[in-house]
Parts: sequence; C-alpha cells; structure tokens
Amino acid sequence: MKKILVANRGEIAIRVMKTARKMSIKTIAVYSTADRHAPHVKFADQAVCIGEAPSKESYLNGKKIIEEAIRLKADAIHPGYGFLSENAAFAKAVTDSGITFIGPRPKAIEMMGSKLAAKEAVKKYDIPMVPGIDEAIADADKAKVIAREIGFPILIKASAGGGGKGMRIVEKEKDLESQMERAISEATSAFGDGSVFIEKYVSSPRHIEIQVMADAHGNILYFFERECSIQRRHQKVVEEAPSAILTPELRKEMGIAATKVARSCDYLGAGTVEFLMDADHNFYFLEMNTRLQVEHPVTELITGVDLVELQIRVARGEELTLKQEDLAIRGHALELRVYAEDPLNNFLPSVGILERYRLPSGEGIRVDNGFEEGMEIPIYYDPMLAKLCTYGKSRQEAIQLMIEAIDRYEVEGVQTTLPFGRFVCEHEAFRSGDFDTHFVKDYYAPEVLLHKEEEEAGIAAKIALKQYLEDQKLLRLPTS
Ligand code: MV4
Repeated sequence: MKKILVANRGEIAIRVMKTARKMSIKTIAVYSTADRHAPHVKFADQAVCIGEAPSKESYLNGKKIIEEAIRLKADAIHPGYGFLSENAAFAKAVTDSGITFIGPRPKAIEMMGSKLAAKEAVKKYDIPMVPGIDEAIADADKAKVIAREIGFPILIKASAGGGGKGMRIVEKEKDLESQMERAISEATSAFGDGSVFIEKYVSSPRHIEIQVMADAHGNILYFFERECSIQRRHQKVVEEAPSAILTPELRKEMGIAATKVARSCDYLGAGTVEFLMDADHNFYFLEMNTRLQVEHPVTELITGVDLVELQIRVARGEELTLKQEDLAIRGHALELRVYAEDPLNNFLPSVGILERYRLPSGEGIRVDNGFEEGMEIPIYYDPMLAKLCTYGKSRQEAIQLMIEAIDRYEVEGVQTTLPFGRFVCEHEAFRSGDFDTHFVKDYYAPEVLLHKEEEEAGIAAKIALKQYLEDQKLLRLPTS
C-alpha cells in the first residue's frame, strides 16, 4: 500500500494522513470548492477537487471519488467518519474497482446498519439485550400485547435509525397506537424503510461503548470502553476513557460481548459496540458503529495504540500482532468536542471567520484540529472545529488539565462550546462520576454560563480597581 486517498475533510482527514505519513504511505486529499484552502488539503501530498460545496456534490459523491482514486493510482481509500464511511454500496464499489477499502466488508456495514438485522445476527452469541422484540411490527394490537408483557414505558425504534433518530417513548397504552403510526410514517419518509420495533425503555442509562479491532485471520481485540453519556440531543460533547464506573470484571465481560458482536457479522477493521448501562450496572447491546469514531483518541491515549495504523495494517491483510493480554489501561483521557456553536443561544451554529485561533499545547494535551486562524467556517458541513483531549494519571488530573487547556484555547470571531466544556468539567455530578445521559438536560441552562461570565467580569473589575488604587498610592508616594 503506497498511496491512500482520504475521502473526508477537516480534523479526521488530517488525523488519518498523519498516520499514513508515519507509515511512509503517500496521501491524497479530496476537497469541495468551499474547502479549496482548507488545512487538510495543504497537509496532503496530493489534492483533488471533487465538486461543489454541498456534500451531495462532493464528499458524498462516491462515484467521483473512486474515479479520482483510480486516476491518481491510490491503492486504498480511508473514509473517515460520517459521509461515506457507513455506506455499504460505496465500500463495495471501492473494492470492485480494485482499491482497498480501509474499513469493514460491505456485508457487515449493511447488517449493522439495520438494527433488526443486527439483533438477529447477535442472537446466537448470548449478548445481553434490552427486553423487547427483534422483528418489525406494524400491528398495534400485537404491539399492545408485547408492551404489556415488557411493561411501560416502552420505546419504539426505527430499524434503519440509529444515533437516536426515529425513537419514540410511549408511557401509556392509550398512546401506543398513535405513536406507532407516527413512528412508521416518520421512518418511511426519513429512511425509506418503515420497519419499527419495540424495546423496554431504560430510563436513565449511561452510554458506554467498546472499541474493537478485527483482522482477516479471525483475531478480534477489544480496547476497553469509552463513556459517552455527556451528550446533547444525541450529539456527544464530552467523552472519556475509561468509564468512572466499570469494574475490571464488568469491563472484561463487556469487552468479550463486544468481540462476539464483531464476530457475529464477520467484522474487519475498527468498530465500536454501543451498550446502554442501567442504574444497577446491567448492560445491554444497542448497536454497532462500523467506522472509526470521532472519539477514538481517548482510547488511543489510554492504550498507547494508533488505531488508524491498525486499521491500515488489517486492511493490508496483516495479522494483529497484539494479544488481548498485552492491552492495558494506563491513565485517564478526556475529549471535548469544540464546535462553532453558541452555548448561550441553543447551540446554534456560530458562523463567521476565526479572527484569532490558537491551540493549547503541552504535556498531556492532544488537539485533533482541522482549522486555522483567518479561515471562514463553511456552513455546509458539521461545525466541529477540533477535539481537545487531555490525558493524566488520574481522572481528576485529566479534568484539571482540561480546564486549563480550555482557558488556553484562544478563539475569537465565533462562539464555541469551550465554555460549555468548562461547565461540564467543573460540575459536581461530572466530577463525582455520578451522571447519566440526561446530564445536559438536567443541569445545563445558558444562565449558568452567563452567571459565570458576570462573576468573572466582577472579579476582573475588582482586580483592576485594586491595581488602580495601588498604582495611585505609588504615584502619590514621592509627594507624601
Ligand atoms: C435506548 C434508550 C433507552 N432504552 N433504548 C439513543 C441513541 C441510540 N443509539 C439508542 N438510544 C437510546 N436507546 C432503550 N431501550 C435510550 C437511548 C438514548 C441514548 C442512548 C445513548 C446516548 C444518549 C442517549 C440519549 C437519549 C436516549
């Protein structure tokens, strides 16, 4: 493998190219007309424009990307996350054109893309699942019988959904029929597949996911967990590894369950198995994400492995040389997603130019960044600027370092989620480790940031006044 085309943009394109370079593999960037001067374009050995700004005309145009890969003699394509990364047809088209797809086989992408197919696949493997049904249901009377059995509240989920899309909570039987009708019609229009199923609603879960890596020789490793419960409307904001609540026994049990999920779909490459954990620390398989995830750096920080390097190696057909016993957790890592969004204004995208943009650096700080000072933030794509990660010997150390790094991260011109990250790190529920997926909803309101700003402004004013008075004293000294 001499040359990789990275079919993505922003921080993840750069992240992938860094490892390729380390492995002496040449890189090709693709870009839209909006990204002509973007850092990922400058970073690559070669770059090619693939279309207009809207994703559909560029980063989602698989045919064009494959054409360019062939023309520029790429040996492999890395899809990053989002865009075409979980598109089975794209993975197949890449492979059919004689290029290596750095990711799982099309079949596994397809199976895990359907929640019902995923349940079906893992059934034989004795993986804990939320009480519910594993086939599509459209008959409200049948649904009532099942709901009564598992008990309200229940959740209606779309098979083709995922990441929270197309879910409906039903508290009472009288709402079941109308909610099912809505869920089916919504799923039909959103995914072109109206299949829905029912699960018991786990009311205050934690979201814990396991990183796995599989080679083509039957070896599957787990790289422990990431705690992703700090999210807002299914958008993760702060992630960490390890989770503050897992015991070594539970960690091993979940790790083994995750490798079984990977085995059930003949997995290859990097993947993530998502679990829900209830208040009694029971865990349940939710879904598998068949890509390298945004939050993979926290896993790299605590295990010392380069997940992109392993992805490339297994894609080349190499056998994993690491053994499960070689893997251990060292220290604690946090990641804050730095979005150009305004936490004071309902997290609306904050558009504009990065008038000032300086990253913190130093021991225990890693920033996976895709932007630079002077750049305008394109409105066409996800507004994530960077991932600010910290690493410390203990959780407390990583949190303290995160607060310091947030303070040293300089952004002017747009609003970001940095102050929100500070709020999370300073919150007692987060610091104690006692939180669930409702953290943001339960504790966050814009006023808490405003209050903080006022408080800080007040302190700043007092310091200035004190300094002024002292200066006055000094000035007066000679005459007194
Ligand atoms: C659930 C659940 C409670 N009970 N399933 C949301 C994303 C998708 N992967 C599944 N999700 C959930 N499924 C049952 N049976 C609660 C959620 C959920 C959630 C899960 C993980 C992280 C954040 C979440 C926020 C709201 C709901």
